[in-house]
Amino acid sequence: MAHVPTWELRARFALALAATYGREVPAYEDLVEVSRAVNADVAARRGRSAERLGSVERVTAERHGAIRVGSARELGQVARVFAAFGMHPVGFYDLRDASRSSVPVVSTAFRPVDPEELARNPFRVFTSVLATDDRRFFDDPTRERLERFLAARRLFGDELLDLADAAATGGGLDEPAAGRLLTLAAAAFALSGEPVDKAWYEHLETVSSVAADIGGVPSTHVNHLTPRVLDIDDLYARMRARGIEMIDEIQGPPAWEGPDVLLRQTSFRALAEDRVFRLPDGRVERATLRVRFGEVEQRGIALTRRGRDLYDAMVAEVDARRARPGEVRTRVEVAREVWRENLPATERELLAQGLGFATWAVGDRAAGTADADPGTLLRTGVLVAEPIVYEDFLPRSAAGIFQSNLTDEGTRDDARAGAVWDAARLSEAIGAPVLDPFDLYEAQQEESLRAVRRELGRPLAAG
Ligand code: OOG
Ligand code: NI
Repeated sequence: MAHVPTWELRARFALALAATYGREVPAYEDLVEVSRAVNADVAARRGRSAERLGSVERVTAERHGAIRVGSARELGQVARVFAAFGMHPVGFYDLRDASRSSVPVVSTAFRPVDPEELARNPFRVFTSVLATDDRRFFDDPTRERLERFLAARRLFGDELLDLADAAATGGGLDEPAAGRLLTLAAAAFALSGEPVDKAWYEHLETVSSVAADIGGVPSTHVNHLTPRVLDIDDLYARMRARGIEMIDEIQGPPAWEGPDVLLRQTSFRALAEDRVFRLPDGRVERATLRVRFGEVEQRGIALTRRGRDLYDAMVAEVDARRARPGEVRTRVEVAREVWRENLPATERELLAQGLGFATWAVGDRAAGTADADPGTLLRTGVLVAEPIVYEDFLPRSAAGIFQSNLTDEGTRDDARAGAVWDAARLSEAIGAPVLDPFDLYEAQQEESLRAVRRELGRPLAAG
């Protein structure tokens, strides 16, 4: 019997979700088509340099999904499903405070962590859980009813969870069990046709449409599936030219002539979808909901802790400049100015200054003395460095993506005490540690530097 290894299960899982989601949200297929065209054009225009942050094949096949669950129990179960596909929780994102409006969730991303696994298939899923215990959003009666509702539903059946555990333990699964796992896993994230309790849904909507989307319906579903492009500005323009209404701007770093860092994302509102509602008198009616959307992203270089501190300071500086009286420029225009003033204009300088992560190798030994720190050796050409692509998310962009797609602001009472959620509490709910993305990039970089030291036969000076 054919054994299907973890990476292949993951690749097939991504395809199965795309097939389901594409049937449900036809605009997704348009987005994928435009993304492919953009990537092919960039590859033709820029050749090998287009592949600096991933091969065109990887980038064109690359997707991230987003799902939302209601409780620690559901999060623990979905983590077992993702573990079957070699996807582990990385990063803690608190979107409650990153948003002005009511987004009562905390999140992590399930993704491969090994560079080799990422190269084979980097599928990742941004996963949010509702903070039902946060009194700024939920009063006691709502919280009690919400928790009862969530405790009574079952998102993932025993057969799925057992197969998932077997796949995680066995590093894959034999056919036909592998096929069965994929069918059940994709079905668990399909939109359900089961009627939605209208009064309950609408009550939750007064708190937050995100809360209604999670706790007002009997199952979970893929909220969006995001392709990766090599030129998001081009993608944005082409989608607009097709008459698709995009959100006002591209989130994250601005377009500029220097190196791309971290993550740029943009989205469009999906069309209203038909759903079935049950009314208080028991009758059933059809109505529409707009909760899902299309999103696209461009990935840049992973920043070191120091690089990230600089990034956060630049973002704060953009806010400060925009708050000045008489300032009329857009966020992106101001950001470009701040980027030019603060960020090295070349990839090599970004890496040499230790702001971005890279894998290092020996370049031209004769190019200079070998007695220096890696940054100096990179500048002289003794060492070369390949940037490491950012595999994670940005809380502010994520909050912006949530917000730009809300039907209304919802309500929150900041006078009440919020609930404490952190990576440790999320790890406990998941039953596995939420990994720190910086540690993962650093381990990869360190391994390459160890090899460089071995090859040069001596330690490198401190950077
Ligand atoms: C997740 C929103 C965040 C991203 O790419 O930052 C996100 C959601 O809407 O459930 O997907
Ligand atoms: Ni997303």
